[in-house]
Amino acid sequence: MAGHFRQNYVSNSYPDLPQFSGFMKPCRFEGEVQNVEVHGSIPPEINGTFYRVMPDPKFPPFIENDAWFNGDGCVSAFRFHDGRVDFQQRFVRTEKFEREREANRALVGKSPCKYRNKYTDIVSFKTRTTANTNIIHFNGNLLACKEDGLPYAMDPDTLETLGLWDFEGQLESATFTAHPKFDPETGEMVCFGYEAKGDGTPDVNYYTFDKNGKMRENVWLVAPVVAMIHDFAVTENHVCVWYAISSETYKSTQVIFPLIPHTCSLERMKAGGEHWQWDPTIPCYFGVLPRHGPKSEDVKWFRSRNAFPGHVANAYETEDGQITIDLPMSEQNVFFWWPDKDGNAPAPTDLCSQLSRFVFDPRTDDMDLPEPLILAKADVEFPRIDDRYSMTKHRYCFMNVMDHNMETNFAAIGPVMGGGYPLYNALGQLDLSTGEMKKYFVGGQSMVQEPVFIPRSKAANEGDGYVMALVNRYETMSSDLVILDARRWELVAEVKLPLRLRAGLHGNWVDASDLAR
Ligand code: V55
Ligand code: FE
Repeated sequence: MAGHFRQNYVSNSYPDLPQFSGFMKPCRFEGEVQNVEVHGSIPPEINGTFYRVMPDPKFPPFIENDAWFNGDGCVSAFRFHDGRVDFQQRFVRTEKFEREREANRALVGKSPCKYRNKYTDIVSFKTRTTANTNIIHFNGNLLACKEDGLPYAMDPDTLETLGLWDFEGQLESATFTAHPKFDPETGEMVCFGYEAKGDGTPDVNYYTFDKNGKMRENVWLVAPVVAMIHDFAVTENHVCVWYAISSETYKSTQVIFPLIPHTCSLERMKAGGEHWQWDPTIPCYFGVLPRHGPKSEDVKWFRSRNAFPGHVANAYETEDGQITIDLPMSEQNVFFWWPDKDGNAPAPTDLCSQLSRFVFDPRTDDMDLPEPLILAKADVEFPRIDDRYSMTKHRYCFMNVMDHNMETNFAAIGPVMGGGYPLYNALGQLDLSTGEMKKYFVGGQSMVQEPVFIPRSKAANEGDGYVMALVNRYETMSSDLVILDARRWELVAEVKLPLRLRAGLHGNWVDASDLAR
């Protein structure tokens, strides 16, 4: 009765906030569009599927000023064959999704509900992950992932959800990163989970699967702080992890009583506080571990100046054993909606992430990393490479660029700032052998999402192929998938969806030969 009574008073509208308005209005759509309209022509060698995932809150959230990326995972597939493309989109059938569908309303959260804090929920879940961050193809399945839980497996052909995936019982960790790495030589998937023994635990689990899904490495580490580890890097011989945001006040480089911070953190969450709090006083740690056969005590926690590390482009080792890692770094807290303990956060318009290169020797006992080299003087994120060069030296990097010299009509795009979602007006191609950045401006009333690179053929040289990215068209409030020839850096085709797709996080190209089971 009470639930029924309350429902009459719950308004079914999204908050009047930038992250739920305009182009960011939740799409809430599932379906198919066969043979999507195309301008230009799709090169026939583009044969396979582009999968991407976006957070799309199926119901209006209870979280006041909810983060833009706290929506239900919704997977889009663009299937290319013979110069044509078919589109399909389905939500991941997470436990949260299914139970909220049943209830016909949001269940995560009561006011004031907090992100990634189960203690502020009105019901209890076995898992509350939204599977909204990345969609990867591994061993015949798609895995829809978010770093706070296990992935959900999906059928690549139908986007049907198969269920929560623990790798056939092999996984010990409570979490799976949204950014596993693939060894292009062996097909091995290199992974980790953090808060791997549950919320607030400093435990990090490093694990790998061979291409047939058999677990190989499986090592437990204890980190010096309990903090967000969103992405990581893998070289031929090493694995590196780093921290974005501290969730904890506990600090120690010698972990003696790891359960203390665990309790501390849970207390803050139980008191209805935030999972994440920016800590401007701690370094940005880079944990480095031998990739093959490590022991727990082999991890080294290198330190860099306090900063916000973004997504890794790639990492590799040079012959003298030095590690190179390329990633965008921001001086300030990119997740400004989770401020420091005093409530301080940067103005979103002041944020700038520059593609940076750390070069260091993993054998040294000096834990202070040298200052990184700035690879491009530009505000960038979502760097990608030709994945065949993952873990080895790469020459090209493709990314999203916000170029304030281009004629973007921000007034038409508004309300732009304050939502925290990615806003980039160009695709960039950086040639690291020359330092030259080529840009493709997506138009004065458009924003572009993360690119993927597609080699022209299996034997093509590095960077010879196509770059594909979704473009948000504000004039039509619809989405186009643009395809550039990477060599000429010119548009070859535009796939014109008859609908709007909200900002997504990550996606991947899967060649038809890899999709065939
Ligand atoms: C990110 C996204 C997440 C998350 C943590 O983009 C970090 C970074 C979509 O979820 O949980
Ligand atoms: Fe990410």
